[in-house]
Amino acid sequence: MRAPFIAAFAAATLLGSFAQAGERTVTLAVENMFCAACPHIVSKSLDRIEGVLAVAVSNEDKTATVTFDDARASVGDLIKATTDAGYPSQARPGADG
Ligand SMILES: [Cu+2]
Repeated sequence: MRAPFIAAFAAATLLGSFAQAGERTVTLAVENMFCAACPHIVSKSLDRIEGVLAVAVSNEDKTATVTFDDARASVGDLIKATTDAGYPSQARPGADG
C-alpha cells in the first residue's frame, strides 16, 4: 500500500514546483526615456511578447518591471524588445532571479 502514497506525494511535489517555475518578475533599467510618450512605447514593446503577463514602466525610475512566463519568454527577449524599440535596457543587478 506504500506505492500509491508515494506516487501521490510525488505528484503533489511536482505540481508545486510547476506553479513556482512559470511566473517570474524582473526589473529592467531602461535607457533613452526622455518624454511622457516613451514609457508607453516601452510598455507596448514588452506587452507584445508572448508570455509577458504584466508590465509596469516607471518614467521617474527609468525602469520596466515585467512579470512573464519563463517557459515562453526570457529576460533576453525582454531586453531585445525594448532595445529594438529604441530603448536599450538591462536587468537590474540582483533583480534577476
Ligand atoms: Cu519620448
